[in-house]
Amino acid sequence: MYKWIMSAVLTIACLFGVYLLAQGLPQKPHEEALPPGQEMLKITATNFNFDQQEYHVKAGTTYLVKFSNKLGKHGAEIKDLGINLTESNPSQVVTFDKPGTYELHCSIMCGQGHADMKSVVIVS
Ligand SMILES: [Cu+2]
Repeated sequence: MYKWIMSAVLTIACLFGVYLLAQGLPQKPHEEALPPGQEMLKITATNFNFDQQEYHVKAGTTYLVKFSNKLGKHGAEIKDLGINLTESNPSQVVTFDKPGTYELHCSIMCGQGHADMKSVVIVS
C-alpha cells in the first residue's frame, strides 16, 4: 500500500546523492588542469587595490593569468603585454618573454580610487 512512498523516497535519495557528487567534484580538476609547463598567476581585485603590490613571474614561462573581483567591478590591464582581463573575460594564457617591470592597472572606471589602482608585474 505504501510502496509508492518507498520508491519516491528512494528516488529522492538517489537524486540527492547525484547532486552531492556533482557539487563536490568539479572543484579539484579545475585547479589541477593546467597543461604541463604552464603555471598560474592569480590577480584578485578589491575596491581600489589588487591583492598584491608586486606579482612575480618567471621569464620565458607560460602562465594562465586569472583575474577575479572580490569587491567592486574592476579590470586588470597590462598594456605593454596586451593583457586586459575583466569579469567577462577573466583569463588569458600569457608567455612572459621579456624580463622587466610592467605596470598593471585597473581598466574599468570603478570609482574614486581608480587612478591609483596600480600594481606591477615583475618578470625575471
Ligand atoms: Cu578602476
